[in-house]
Formats: sequence, C-alpha cells, structure tokens
Amino acid sequence: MNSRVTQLYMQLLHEIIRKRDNALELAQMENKILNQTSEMQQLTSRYKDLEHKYQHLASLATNQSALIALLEEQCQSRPPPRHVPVPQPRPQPPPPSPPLNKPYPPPALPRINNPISNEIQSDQKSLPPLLLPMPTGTHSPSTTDKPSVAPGKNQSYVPPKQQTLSGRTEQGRAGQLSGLYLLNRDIPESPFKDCLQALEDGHTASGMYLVKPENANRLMQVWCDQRHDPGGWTVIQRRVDGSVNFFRNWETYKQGFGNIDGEYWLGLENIYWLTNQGNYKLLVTLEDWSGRKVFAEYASFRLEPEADFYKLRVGRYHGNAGDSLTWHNGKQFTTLDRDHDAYTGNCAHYQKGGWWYNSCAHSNLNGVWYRGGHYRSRYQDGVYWAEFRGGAYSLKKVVMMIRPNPNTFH
Ligand SMILES: [Ca+2]
Repeated sequence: MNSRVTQLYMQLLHEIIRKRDNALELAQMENKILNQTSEMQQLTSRYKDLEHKYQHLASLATNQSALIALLEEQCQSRPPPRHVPVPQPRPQPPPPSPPLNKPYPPPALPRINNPISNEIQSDQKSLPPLLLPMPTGTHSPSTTDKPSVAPGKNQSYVPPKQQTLSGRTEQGRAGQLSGLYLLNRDIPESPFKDCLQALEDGHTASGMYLVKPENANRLMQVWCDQRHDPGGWTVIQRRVDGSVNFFRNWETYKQGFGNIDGEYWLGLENIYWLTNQGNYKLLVTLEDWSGRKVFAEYASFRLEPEADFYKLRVGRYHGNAGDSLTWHNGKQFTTLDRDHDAYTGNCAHYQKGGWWYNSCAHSNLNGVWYRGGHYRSRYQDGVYWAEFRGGAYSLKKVVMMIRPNPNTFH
C-alpha cells in the first residue's frame, strides 16, 4: 500500500514539474514575441526617419533643379559675350546609325531617352525660383597669358595648410583656389611641353609642374603622374573625394577649375593646346567602391578648337573597363549654359556636369560624386562609366591623363 502511495506521489510530482516546465517555456516564448515586437517597432520608426530624410533630400534636389532652370533662363536671355566668336554652324555629320559601338542598353538611360522628358523640363521650369547664390565667376587659376614670367615667382609662399579642403561652400572654394595657385615654390621653373618632357628631363617625382605647350601662348600648372607606368602622364581630370563642384558653366570648363593636388579639371583650352602639339593617347583609370580598378585607353585623343566647341576626337579603344567614350567621339562639349548635344534638351542640365554629351551619355566623369557607389537621384547624374558599373553607380576614383603616342594613327 505504502509503495503504491509513493508511486502515485512520484507520478504527481513528475506531472507538476512537467507543467512548470511548460509554463516556463510559454513565458520564454512570450518574452521572445515581446522582444520581436519591440524590434519591429524600432525598425518602423527608423524606416519613418529615413523616409522623412529622403523626402527632405528629394525636396532639396527639386529646389536645385528649379534653380538650374532659372539659371538656364538667365543664361539664355543674356547677350553672347563679345570675346567669343560667333561660330558659323557647321554641317553636322549624320549620327552613326547604328552607333559606332554597340547600341546603348536601354536600362542605363531610362529617363534621358524618354520621349516625355521635355515634360519633365517644363515641369521644372514652373517651379518657384530660388534665391540661392551660384558662382558664375570664371576664375582661371591654371593659366596666364604672360609666358615669359613664371606665375607666382615673386609671390609669397602659402603654407600648405591653407590648401587643405576647408569646406564645401563655393566661397570657400574660390578662396582656396587663389591660395593654392600661389604655391609655386616647388614647381620646376622652366616650362616643359608636357609631363613626358619633364620626366625625360629627370623630373621623376609626381607633382605639380609648369607646362607650356608648343605654339601656345600660355602657361599652365598641371599634375604630372610620373609613377603610373611608364610615367610622363599629364593629368587632365581627377575625381577622388567630391570636394569640388563640377556643375560649372562653359567659361569655367574652358579655363579649368579645382585643386591641382586634388580634384580638378584642367580646362578645355589647356587640353586643346596640349593635345594639338602632337599625337596623344588618353588613359582613363577608374576605381569602384570595392577597390576594383580598371582602365580604358584610347590610342589617340585631341580636341578641336573652341570655334568647334572642343569637339572630341578619340581613337581606338583598349582596356578592361569597357568602352564608354567612343559613343561620344565627334561630339562637341556641352555645359549647363551651352547646349551642343544631340538630345532635344540639355544633357548637362540632367547629368549635372560638362561633357561631350551625345544623347546623352555612356560616361559622365564630370558628374556628381556620390559616396558609396549606387546612388538615388532623379536623373542619371553620378560619376559613371556605363560599360564598367552602369549608369546608376557613381565611381570612387577617376583620373583622365594623356601622354604622347607618336606611333598612332588618328
Ligand atoms: Ca541639346
């Protein structure tokens, strides 16, 4: 009898423990559900924050587009500058049909090729104008018309710290430009025709050099890359950190802008003089945000004079980046205020740069430098090379440089 009672008692005890375990498990499950719910709430609130931020940015972009439209109108209503010869319209060669290279894949330019894009433009023009200041100055830091005098020879040395990027405002940029170009102490004084000549003269260090192309009545400061194999490269464009605004007008693209030891555009006039003193090749080096480096080389590269709006002439492609420039061959340069592209609107307006736009671009190396690669924008305006990472990916580093290539046929 006793043993039966004990057995029943043990059974009961076991039952109680099992039920307690179940209750414990239930409580744990409840906790988990509560945790998950709170996590979801956090995520929802973060998502709302992000949505809010995105709306704010989108409204900023819209405002900027309105400002651009306003500036465009102002530029169009302004009489043409006196010193610019009014070129006779030349008969344009018919656009290659099909284009020289493979047809452009539609996904890369969905908006620009959209026939209703005019609607977008007129829509923008109807937006309220803004009163934000925008520089229209034509600061010409890299050239001088007095070749007999090395610029800055008698000017005071500016401590290097004044060259550092102090801010992203245009005012700061302008001050920085004039500061930077006073720094001539380290620049070899006798001008070379290009960086290769400097290299052959024993200047094997990369850096700022003073260059004077043959037949050109101008001196220019350039960055010579003497390390990139085999050295002797004259850098004409560089993007590395987004510190310089490349959405500039014609005159600024003509003269050049930026910082010789950072981001810069050498200037169409300078590039014209450099590339017309011999046969030059163009090397474009590109780096994405995962550190992948590729290149595109063109066996010849030169620009037509300003009377032909610095029309692009590039030769045979070679490289591992893909060819995103041949489609622009034979195209004139277009900026915000000078539309020479093949598109009904102004490509520079949408792509936020200056380039040899066609209708519009396989490459947009003077576009907006976006951090991180994939960017979200109303237009395809990043620093891109479509055949490498597509038009919706803004590259991290881009350098365009030239070097004599005597064995080239144009
Ligand atoms: Ca156009």
